[in-house]
Amino acid sequence: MSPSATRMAPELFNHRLLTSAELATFQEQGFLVLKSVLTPAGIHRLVDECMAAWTAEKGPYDPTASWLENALLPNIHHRSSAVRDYYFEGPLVEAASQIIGPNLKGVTSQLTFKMRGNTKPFAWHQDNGYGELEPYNAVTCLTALEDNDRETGCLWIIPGSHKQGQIASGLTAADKQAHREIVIRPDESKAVPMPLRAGDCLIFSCWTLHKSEGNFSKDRDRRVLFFRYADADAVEVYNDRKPRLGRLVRGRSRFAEVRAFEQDL
Ligand SMILES: O=C(O)CCC(=O)C(=O)O
Repeated sequence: MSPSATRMAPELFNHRLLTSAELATFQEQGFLVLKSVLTPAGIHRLVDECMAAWTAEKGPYDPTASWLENALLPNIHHRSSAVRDYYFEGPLVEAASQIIGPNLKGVTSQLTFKMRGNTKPFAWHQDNGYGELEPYNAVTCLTALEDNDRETGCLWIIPGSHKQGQIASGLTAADKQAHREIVIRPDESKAVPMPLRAGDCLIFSCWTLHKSEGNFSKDRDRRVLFFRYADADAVEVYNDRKPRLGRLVRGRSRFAEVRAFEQDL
């Protein structure tokens, strides 16, 4: 065997448990920033694999296209082994389990990009506004694939806003079908920007109000990997309370569909 064949593959992720102080902050503020969840090698692999998937289907910002067309590539774990490992076995699984509990499923993986030229804001909302899951302890995890900041359209958060609970979206089923935006007007004076370094992850509650401004940079994109984790028995309130399908990453589910879904991927 050649020496290079025995060389260990570089670690992609930095595994660690959330401290009790971090868990208390999450409960109080509704969000946490985890630094360097990805290693430099992890950033490199994820960017390479995500961009291969992105460029196969999408390109630079197109002002004539919809938000969905410009910003979103769903089920990215189907197209990248590094994303799959990160989503199902990476440090965010443990963090989400510490917040949600021992029975956990991954319910969304997607690229959420705001490329240079995309100066459209994304208005204040709760992630449970667009896709209401119950129980109300689902978390969103946004991992930065490159440094982002106010100029490139980083997220903004209202600390403590999760304590308001579920806010009625005011959208009908037809509005949702047409991807109409939720309109919420919180006290903007409490909003804080959440710039991230490449490899950092912002975790927040399904009730935390967040938004983003446009990307006004001439030469930088804002590329983010979006995961959502939920209790293994979480149901879709907007869909006759059917169980949300998603791979079990911890523990068990009472729903046969969820247990079967595990074998699907
Ligand atoms: O892409 C953005 O800037 C905002 C995305 C977001 O908040 C969401 O998908 O829930």
